[in-house]
Amino acid sequence: MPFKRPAPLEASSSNLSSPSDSHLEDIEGPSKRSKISLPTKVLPDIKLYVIQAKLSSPRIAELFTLAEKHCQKLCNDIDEADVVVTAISMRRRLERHMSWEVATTKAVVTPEWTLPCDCEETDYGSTQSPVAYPSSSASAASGSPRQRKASHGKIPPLDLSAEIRVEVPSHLLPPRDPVPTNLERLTYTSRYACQRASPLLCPNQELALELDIIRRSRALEGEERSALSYARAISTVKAYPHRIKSVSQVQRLPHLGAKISGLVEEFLDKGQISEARDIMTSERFKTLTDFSSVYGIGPHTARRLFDLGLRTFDDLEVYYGVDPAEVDTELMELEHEENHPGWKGRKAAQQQDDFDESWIKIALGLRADLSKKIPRDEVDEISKVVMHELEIIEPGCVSTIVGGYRRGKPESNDADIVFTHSDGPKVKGLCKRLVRQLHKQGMVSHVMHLSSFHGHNPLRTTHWDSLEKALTVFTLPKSSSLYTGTRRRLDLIFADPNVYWCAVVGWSGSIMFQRDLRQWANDKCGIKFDSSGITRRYDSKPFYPGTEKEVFDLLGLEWVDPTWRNTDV
Ligand code: OXD
Ligand code: MN
Ligand code: MN
Repeated sequence: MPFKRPAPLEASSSNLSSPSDSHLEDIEGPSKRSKISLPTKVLPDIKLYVIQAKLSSPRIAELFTLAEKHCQKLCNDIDEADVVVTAISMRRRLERHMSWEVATTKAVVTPEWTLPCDCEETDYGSTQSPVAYPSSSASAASGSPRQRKASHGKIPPLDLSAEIRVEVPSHLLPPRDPVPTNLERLTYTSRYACQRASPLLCPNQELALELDIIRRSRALEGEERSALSYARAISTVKAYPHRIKSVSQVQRLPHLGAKISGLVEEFLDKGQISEARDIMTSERFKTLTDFSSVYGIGPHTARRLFDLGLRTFDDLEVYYGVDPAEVDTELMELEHEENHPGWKGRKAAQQQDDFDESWIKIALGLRADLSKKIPRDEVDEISKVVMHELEIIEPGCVSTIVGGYRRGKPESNDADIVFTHSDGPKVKGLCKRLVRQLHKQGMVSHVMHLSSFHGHNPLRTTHWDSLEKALTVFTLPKSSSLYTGTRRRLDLIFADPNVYWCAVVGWSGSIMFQRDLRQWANDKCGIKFDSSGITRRYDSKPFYPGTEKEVFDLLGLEWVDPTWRNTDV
């Protein structure tokens, strides 16, 4: 539809004629603008092209006026432009106006970029120029246009991986300067793991690992209380900042009772714990460990399978009738809503071993891939790719990679990402939409579970209505430089913005840290805390922390950086 160029804001720009509705092709050529006076000391030789789509008439007029005032050339051929001004934030839309190949040779900026032009003194190289494609997640492989321009210091680099620029309130972004952990105010003598500083690797790591063998054995045998005692002892060891030389050093620390102190003593004497060594050589432990590593097989099922005489993965494949060809063609399951009988929350389902057996079959087929650890750069890449797709369907979301990655683990079992949007209602249903989008793009092949917001139900023991989750199997696209075809487990968690930071804290782990956070909140504050929110117990009043640190402040706790939350081995 033809579009009349809006009336210029200033008489001086009246020499510009009417452009077409979305391109400058119909504007009279640059010769007509030769009298525009330009601050050449600011932007020498810059040719500007304005894509008019998505811009209002007054905005276009304003841009033209500014361009007249400041730019050497407004060009009518996008191919000739150095700078392309556009309000379009999605790659696909941008590609209606220029090929992506061409875009990668230019600086593509938002209209706001032109505003500093109004100040004659401004040096473009030093302004915080709004860019259509933020540079923070620039894809090196793609050869971005702004990267090229940036080399002569005038124009910010273009990023090809993030495509949307939507204002996100700063409180939903990570703090500019990370909050330092005041280690002196954390104490390894506290009963609560959330008051201790627990590094990824501690000075007594070998001892913690030896105790963890016994813990795992207890858990596999269904001895939950005993397993918890070991987990608590391990978390105490993890936070002890000195090398243990004598048991008297640690005997009085919380959770190290007589039994475990005896094991510590044995370890200090012999460099190992005989019970742990015996466990390691037992066929039962090895088999139960293998079986329970399959997604969907919990300790109870593992024991049942062992009692049936099964010992190897081959045995399992025969038992479950796994056909690798079938796994590849398995349709994803999107209707696994919260009322699915197998879904009682991931933890509960795993404890009760009531996963749908069809998932065990799928997981077995994918075992070779899913058992491989994911390096950090691949977790980053997964997150970038997922954000890219999310921005296509819902611009302006923010996310945090959580789980072991956030605690600094060099390799993770899966990728866990928490998302939100500053406009709360937009979050509802978004998890499912994203899963569909990722499926459409061939990235998500399987969905183990998909849960959506629940209506309010006062009898629920958790704040279920504020989170949506999808537990999926994901493969990076072939276009990614890290593509190997390996399938990965990917957990997507969508939180209402009011509880975003609760979700980030909750999903950052580690397990004992979270457990003690909840315990502390309950014991000391009369507050119920979990990843889906914070409420005061006596009147159910909800609290909405605006930052991650505020979660700690609300609970009266010292801030602990995620890298100090490694309370498990
Ligand atoms: C992991 C974790 O390894 O979250 O995936 O700890
Ligand atoms: Mn994880
Ligand atoms: Mn996970």
